[in-house]
Amino acid sequence: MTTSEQLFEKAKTLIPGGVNSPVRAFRSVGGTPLFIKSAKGPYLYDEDGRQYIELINSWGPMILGHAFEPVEKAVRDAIQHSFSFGAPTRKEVEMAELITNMVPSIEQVRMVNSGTEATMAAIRVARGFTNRDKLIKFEGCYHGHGDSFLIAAGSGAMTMGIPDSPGVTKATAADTLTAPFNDLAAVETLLANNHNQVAAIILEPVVGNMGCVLPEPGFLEGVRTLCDQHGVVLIFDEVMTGFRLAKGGAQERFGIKPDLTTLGKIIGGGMPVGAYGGRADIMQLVAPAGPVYQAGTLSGNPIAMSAGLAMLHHLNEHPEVYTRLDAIGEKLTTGFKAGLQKAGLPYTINQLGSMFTLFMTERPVANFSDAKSCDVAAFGRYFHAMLERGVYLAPSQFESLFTSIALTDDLIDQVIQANEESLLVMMTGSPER
Ligand code: HOZ
Repeated sequence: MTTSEQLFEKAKTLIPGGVNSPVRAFRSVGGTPLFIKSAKGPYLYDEDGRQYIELINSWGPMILGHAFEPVEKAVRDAIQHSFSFGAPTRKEVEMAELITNMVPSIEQVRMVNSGTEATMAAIRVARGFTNRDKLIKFEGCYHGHGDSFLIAAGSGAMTMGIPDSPGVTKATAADTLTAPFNDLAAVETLLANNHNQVAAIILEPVVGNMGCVLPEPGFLEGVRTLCDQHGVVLIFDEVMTGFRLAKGGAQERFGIKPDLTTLGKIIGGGMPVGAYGGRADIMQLVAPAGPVYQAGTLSGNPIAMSAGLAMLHHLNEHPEVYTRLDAIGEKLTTGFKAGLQKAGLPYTINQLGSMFTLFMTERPVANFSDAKSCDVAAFGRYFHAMLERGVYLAPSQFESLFTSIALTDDLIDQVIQANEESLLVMMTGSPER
């Protein structure tokens, strides 16, 4: 038995499903999750001493690679001054200033502890602002595990086959309306049928949680226009895309200004952080400036702020990071496409910058039902073949992959080679695990 196997056996007796977040359990790909001991640059190391090239990067935040020196140093410096005060700090002001400079649609921002907290608070303030109850979300988009979002949810909920979670009250579910991603006509119909009742439309401008799905030309613009016409607050969930697709996130890349933006793990450089922010007239409703309540002892935690500030300062001062991230994404997916062609597989690859997914389906993937047409058993075989070759992918077909700038051209070539071999193994139908 490997050390990971031993740890997993014990974990299952102590933690539901043996993990603290469902996708990690490897349920949809089979086998035993790897228990990770450490990571540096482009590599992960498991408890059995094996090294893997990283294509998850903590689901996004490790844009600069693991344990990036300036971030590590900032954390080391910060811990000498204690770990939490539950009182305001200079670093929170610096963080707010940096975020509002890098993402111009954010005029005011409130720090929280995770993307889930950020989205929950963002819809509350949107409801407070509009005096309306309903919310439109898109099938397959995932906005954390707040009750309102566990309707047609992506990510782990989609992977586990539970997009509509038990435990969400009928009343909450009734306030959440859903539309297929990229379907503007469906949004228009929902708005017409729920006249003056919709507080907010929330979406991932580039979806990472049903695999990587891109907005079709005109879709984001159309949603923006509909929100303006109907007095609806537009919320971009940039937990995965913020500071990754561009300095100013997907909204900079597509030139669309949302009313509110939610941010997550990336702004903590991997530490547990989230934030929501946007138009000052909306954010001024948040307590104590206004009556919409939201609070937290660990919000703006000094260690998390220090890590996040070090990473965001680096991104702000080094625009070449984004050129490199785009080049890495292009090179990898060009190599993956060549591998598919060689294997005679007409599968689909979606990519934007450093986010991409190889979907095991012949269909173009533009929404939840396209993504669901994937051959998940084939993905499981492919996943394990890649792992055998030292490449660590997201253990689900329905997640985006994320690269870091630590991925050198040599490593990219290794990943491309592993992909080619793994596609062949996948086709033989025998899992290597
Ligand atoms: N739901 C997360 C990605 N979309 C996975 C979180 C984790 O397992 O860490």
